[in-house]
Amino acid sequence: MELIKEIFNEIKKHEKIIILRHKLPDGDAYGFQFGLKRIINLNWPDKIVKISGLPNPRLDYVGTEFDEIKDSEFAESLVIVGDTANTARIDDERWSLGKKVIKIDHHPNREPFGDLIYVRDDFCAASEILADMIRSENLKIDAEAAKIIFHGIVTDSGRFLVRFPKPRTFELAGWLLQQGFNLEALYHDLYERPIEEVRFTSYVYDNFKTSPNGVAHIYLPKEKLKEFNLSAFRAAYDYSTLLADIQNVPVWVIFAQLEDGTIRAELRSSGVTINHVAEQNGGGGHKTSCGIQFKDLTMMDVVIDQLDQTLAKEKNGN
Ligand SMILES: [Mn+2]
Repeated sequence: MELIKEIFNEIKKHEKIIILRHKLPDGDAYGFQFGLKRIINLNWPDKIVKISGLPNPRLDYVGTEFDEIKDSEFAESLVIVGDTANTARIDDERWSLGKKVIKIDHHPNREPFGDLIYVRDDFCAASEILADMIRSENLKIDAEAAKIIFHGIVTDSGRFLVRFPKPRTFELAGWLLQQGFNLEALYHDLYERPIEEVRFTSYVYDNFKTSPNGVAHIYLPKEKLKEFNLSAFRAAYDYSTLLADIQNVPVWVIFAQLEDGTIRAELRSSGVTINHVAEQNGGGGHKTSCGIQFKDLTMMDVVIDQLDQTLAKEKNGN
């Protein structure tokens, strides 16, 4: 595809490249950032590739080394932003200082930014887009790069369960696996969890509530999260699947309170479109998987109510 060639041409043309991704990085953000860095290093070893953003210690097994980047370096660099739908979420506000900026993403392209934009919302993960780009251009890849990118796909697709993986997704995953990384070891890193988190699971199951039309929801204040030694982000985001697959509960939300009192809401559905509720309240995301952040506790009822109304309309066939 032309656009893919154009992106790699830009990479070839630039001596310095900076790779960025969204705040509060997940497996996919890491997969894109560390994966692309390694691929560029393998294929064009004389290029200087840097990555920045706040680390997520939970993902230390994927990569730990981030670079200190001076402001002046941006002006000389090609900046590639992956897995990030809008500029406010980019985890380095200096992105716009880049000599040239490329956006590569799989979220709906609500806020197009950059000089080159490659958005494919039919892909499960930005890491899947990356795998496809590498394979279609026949680039060099090794087991470590394959592992990092595979991890991005497997986490963002909820272990190939959500966001509708395509035959292509499995093909790419198979191709990555062929590169020879140890899948068993990777899954061990991915699945092993502290005992507090097992207790947390039990707490969520015991305490969630449901609205009349089937919105499951739970609020986790910061004191509660401390008991389980969990960050708000991890509780709301990584554990969003806890309330999935409940009969007659097509929509679910986890509200988790950050240290500063802000509430992080992660909204999920098994099919009904819900991202309008996130957008109406200052958030955003995918049709069936989106998030909001707000300070006002009463907003929780507003969000639950709007989601409940969405389900009511759905039932009445509107
Ligand atoms: Mn993603």
